[in-house]
Amino acid sequence: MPSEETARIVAALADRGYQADREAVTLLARAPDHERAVDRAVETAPDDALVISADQVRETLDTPLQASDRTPSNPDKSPPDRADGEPAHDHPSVSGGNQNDQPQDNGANSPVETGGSGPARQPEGAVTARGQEESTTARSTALEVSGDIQSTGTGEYGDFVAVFRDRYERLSEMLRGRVNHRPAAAVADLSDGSEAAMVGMVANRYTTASDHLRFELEDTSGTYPCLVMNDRPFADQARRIRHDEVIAVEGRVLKDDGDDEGILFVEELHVPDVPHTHSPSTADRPVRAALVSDIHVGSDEFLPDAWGRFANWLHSDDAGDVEYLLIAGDMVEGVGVYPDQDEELDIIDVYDQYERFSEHLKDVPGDMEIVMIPGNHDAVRLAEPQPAFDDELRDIMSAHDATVSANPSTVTVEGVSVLMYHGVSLDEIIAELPDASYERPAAAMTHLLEKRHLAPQYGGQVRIAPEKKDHLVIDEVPDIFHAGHVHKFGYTRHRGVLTVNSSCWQSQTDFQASVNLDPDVAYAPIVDLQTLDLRYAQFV
Ligand code: D5M
Ligand code: FE
Ligand code: ZN
Repeated sequence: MPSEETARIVAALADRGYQADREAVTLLARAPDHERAVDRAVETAPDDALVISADQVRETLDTPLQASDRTPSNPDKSPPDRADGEPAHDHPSVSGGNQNDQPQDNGANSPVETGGSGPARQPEGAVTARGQEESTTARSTALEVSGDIQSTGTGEYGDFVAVFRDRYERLSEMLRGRVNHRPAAAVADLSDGSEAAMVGMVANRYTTASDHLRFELEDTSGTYPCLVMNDRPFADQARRIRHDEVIAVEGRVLKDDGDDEGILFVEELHVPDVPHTHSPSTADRPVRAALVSDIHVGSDEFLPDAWGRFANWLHSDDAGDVEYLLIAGDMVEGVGVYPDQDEELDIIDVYDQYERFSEHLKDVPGDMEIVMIPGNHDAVRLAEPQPAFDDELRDIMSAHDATVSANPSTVTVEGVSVLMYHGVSLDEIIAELPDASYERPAAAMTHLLEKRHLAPQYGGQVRIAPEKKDHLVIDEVPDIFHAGHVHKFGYTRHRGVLTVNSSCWQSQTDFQASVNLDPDVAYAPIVDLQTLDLRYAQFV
């Protein structure tokens, strides 16, 4: 089936306000007179239907129209497998396991071809979305979301204290078993030359004139100064440590005279990081997930054609096992996000932007499970954690019955846990850490895993909401870490965690041009949940 046909059918249905599942589109495409078949499907759709189902199309095709249909469908027969001569993946791809953070094949810019003429595969077994509200449909639970927040913060100083205390407690818990630590106050009482270990939060960090790193470690008993000499094997790692991180150190106390508080010369450094023993979980059936972000509908630079090609590919046989679509924030361009942003708006009302976004969501097969979290352009409070879209926005986007959740959230898809975070802190990581750059966005993400915190530094660009709990601590090591925001495509593996930054669907803005940020556009990274291999295609 040529891809334009699928596209025309999807567009025709969307024009009339309907989505269709993949099999329905395939059936319509095989009808001799598509237009008529679409008309009939729409005419006979129940009034409250949002999605045209394959069964319903079959019903309309079972009427006299089907007499001339050369390839009548048979609902009782399972659709043929892919092994019908079609290349399984004819789109440009790279396999996973590669440590290189960069797209491997820069020629990978041709759109994925739509598959052959066989019917699109039906999803194997039903899936359900379980967000903060229980789904009302009785489907199985292949998708679970956790991390959605009910804001408890009052915005008062006490809540900032609470969020920091919680951060300290949870991160120090990860480190306590690794060193034989003492409280800061007890270290201060040790004599010159004593060995000591501590767990604490970094404060007053600076680089000395001779390029050594000096900081204080704070715990509940007090603070104690530490020094990492620049010739230490872990000096590079030490340079990546910033204020408010929780680390553990081991070393020797140096005191010039007995009254002096002294300083700890660090001989070993421990950051929370992902344990070496981490072994990611995988799905027990062949099923894939597409990871995207930063769609920016409403911007002059939004790329509707690229999105259309991607959605069209999702309808093809090739994408029959791509059952999940995860969107990591910036659905729309928003209004008033950055100075002068209004000069580049195509749609000036943010609700109209969500209406249009919702139309583009309808291009996606109706039988895919979608999970969306907000980003800094979305109409949700900016301070992180950002709560899920409110009821008004959900209503606008209800056509696709997507699961909406907070930024950040952990989504478990077919047993594979995916930490979804929009990624605003990446700007800061890239600006501050010597070895981080926009060219290697996934490597920048691994620094967040190392620190086990999504916005390690307080008081920077990321606004952190005062809450009773620190929702930005990476408590559980995910199997996949998915972010966006920096509009760059890259992926890597950090101690078994597949780390993906998913580019964007917006071409370069004036601001980005002014700072030479050259976005990677319209990449769709596709993860095989059974193997955690990653393939991608670019839909420009
Ligand atoms: O931001 C996309 C990327 O571009 C992200 O790295 C921030 C940067 N960006 C874009 N516009 C601005 C302005 N006006 N100031 C500072 N940084 C900017 P996104 O927020 O997803 O559009
Ligand atoms: Fe963005
Ligand atoms: Zn963003």
